[in-house]
Amino acid sequence: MRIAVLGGDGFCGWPVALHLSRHGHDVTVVDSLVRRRTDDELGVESLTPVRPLPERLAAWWEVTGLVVRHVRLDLAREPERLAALLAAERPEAVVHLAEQRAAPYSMRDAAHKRYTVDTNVNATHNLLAALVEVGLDAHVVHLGTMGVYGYETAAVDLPEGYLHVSYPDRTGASIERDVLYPTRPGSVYHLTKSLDQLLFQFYAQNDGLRITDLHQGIVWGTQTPETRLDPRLVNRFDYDGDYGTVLNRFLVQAALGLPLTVHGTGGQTRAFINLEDTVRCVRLAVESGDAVVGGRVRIMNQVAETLRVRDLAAMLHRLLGAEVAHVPNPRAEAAENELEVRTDQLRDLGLEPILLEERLLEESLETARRYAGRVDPARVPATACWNAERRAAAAPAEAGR
Ligand code: USQ
Repeated sequence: MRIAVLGGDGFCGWPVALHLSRHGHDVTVVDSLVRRRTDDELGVESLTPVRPLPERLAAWWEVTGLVVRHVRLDLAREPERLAALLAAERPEAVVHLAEQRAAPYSMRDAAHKRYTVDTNVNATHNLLAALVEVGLDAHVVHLGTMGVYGYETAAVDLPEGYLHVSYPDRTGASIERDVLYPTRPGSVYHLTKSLDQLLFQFYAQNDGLRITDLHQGIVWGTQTPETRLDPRLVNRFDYDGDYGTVLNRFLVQAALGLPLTVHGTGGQTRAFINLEDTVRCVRLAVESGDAVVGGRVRIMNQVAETLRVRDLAAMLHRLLGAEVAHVPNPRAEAAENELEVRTDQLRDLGLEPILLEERLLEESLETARRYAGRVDPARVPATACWNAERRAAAAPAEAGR
């Protein structure tokens, strides 16, 4: 299949591009390389030494004999070039990961909120509008997030995108409908993924676009069988307070002998998935595109298991003797929540997820230890704060400075 991977230089995008290529697909990476510039802005580097994209692609060809092309393009800001590219290449599937993906980064200040909304909403909308303009029936597979559901405890196993509701009409007869599950985003980043859902619903209904939205949990792990083939193919590994996700941050902290920064009580329950399963799920979604029809977006929960943050920390304490520090939570989120998630669709397609207990020490920790010398400890603390109580408490001190 001809596949365009939008955002194919990023943490999930790069291993997705290689995995699809290795499975016989003809892959073009479309990426503005902005993630590398964001590192410069934040004064941080991936824990792993990530090579420039041309070198990565040359190494892929050298090692496998497979060609992956790159088109440098900013989806959110170059809609005409995007439409021209789609018209020329006519991909059969478009994997869309070209969005600003960090919640803390999106909450740093008003400029970062605007940047995240401008980038994410325009990228998605420009893609959908271009597909209609070009008249291209490409299956769109979007990497969304579990965070659109929010983290309120609900006494249900979270359904896959839709809530079945029934309510009485004027005569008292029952109306049955599937509606998008009500969103409750916890950051501007998660808000943009909620807005994406409405864009998808509109274009599926109005223009018959075929769309799969993957509601993915927090990714852990760094490498996949493809990125392990050569050191030049290594994937990025973020540990900083903006882009580092919780378990990868804890692993780096453990490797450096730093205390694990558990936010608040650590009672937050979240959904997790290993990176190897991420790439497999995206391929399963792409390859099952014939089952997706216009009119209704296929939404699948891309999750292996749910775990509580403090249990993750306790596991690392048990296995590695890591010290646990409960720090004031910089985020506005429920201190404790329950979370159970339905994942029937990807399991029916063949997903047999890797669980944390099985694999934790093998790869991620080894990566964290091997590159521990590259860590800048000053970049480990989370600095973006959107917890109203903490901001109010900090305000007098800041004003006095
Ligand atoms: N947390 C800590 N200590 C830390 C970092 C995080 O206790 O040092 C806590 C947070 O307060 C939060 C939980 O761990 O309760 C998860 O935080 P995270 O940074 O690992 O994940 P999140 O901000 O939700 O975002 C990440 C990805 C995002 C993806 C999302 C999936 O950056 O792209 O969409 O995971 S989900 O969380 O399911 O929405």
